[in-house]
Amino acid sequence: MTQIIVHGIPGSPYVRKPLLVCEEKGVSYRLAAMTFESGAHKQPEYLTLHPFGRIPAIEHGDFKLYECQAISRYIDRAFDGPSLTPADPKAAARMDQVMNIVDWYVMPSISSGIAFNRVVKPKFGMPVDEEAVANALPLARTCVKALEDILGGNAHFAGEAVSLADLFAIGHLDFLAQTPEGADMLAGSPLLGWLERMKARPSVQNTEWDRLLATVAA
Ligand SMILES: N[C@@H](CCC(=O)N[C@@H](CS)C(=O)NCC(=O)O)C(=O)O
Repeated sequence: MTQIIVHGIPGSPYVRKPLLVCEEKGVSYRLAAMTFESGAHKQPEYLTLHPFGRIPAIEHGDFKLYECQAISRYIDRAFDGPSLTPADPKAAARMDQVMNIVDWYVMPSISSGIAFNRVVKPKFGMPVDEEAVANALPLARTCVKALEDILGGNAHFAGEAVSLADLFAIGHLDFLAQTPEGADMLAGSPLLGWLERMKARPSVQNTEWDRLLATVAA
């Protein structure tokens, strides 16, 4: 099986998505790691893989692809292993809805506003932008409520089985739970049970930031 090469920076919740999908499908992959400090994802060589200078981008043989929704669906469709898309059209629509909520609302509030300032910046000795954190709170609260409503009494967002929706959300909500604002927002939330279930999965454990850094350094 041709290995999938994932270009990205360890710690990014977006880079984590294709890694999680490969882990769940049992697909062989390698993280071609860049560092945040190097700015390599804005350099001409990387821009041939991703003209917008975002991470991740993947290579599968001579097939190159960027954008996590496209990448995740490609890996799910192209390989054997458990399907990460529900067969039922309504459940599949729920999965798609969560993936879009993550891209459009979770990323700018929970990730860029709260987690980037509270979790990522301190690791790099960068100053925290308290105003950005405060400004992100209303949309972040709406995200938490919307995801709670979609989860309902199910084990996962698109029903009982794990789907791409859960793999899209975990990196972002994992970070949120590590922040004081997130602990407050998630107190008593059914999302905590979902987080616990997700964090028990080998795919989630194998793609934790520290684990990826250790793997890349080895
Ligand atoms: N729509 C893109 C978003 C990817 C994205 O925003 N990645 C962030 C990392 S979490 C990034 O590249 N940040 C670096 C930058 O914006 O310069 C996707 O789904 O792949």
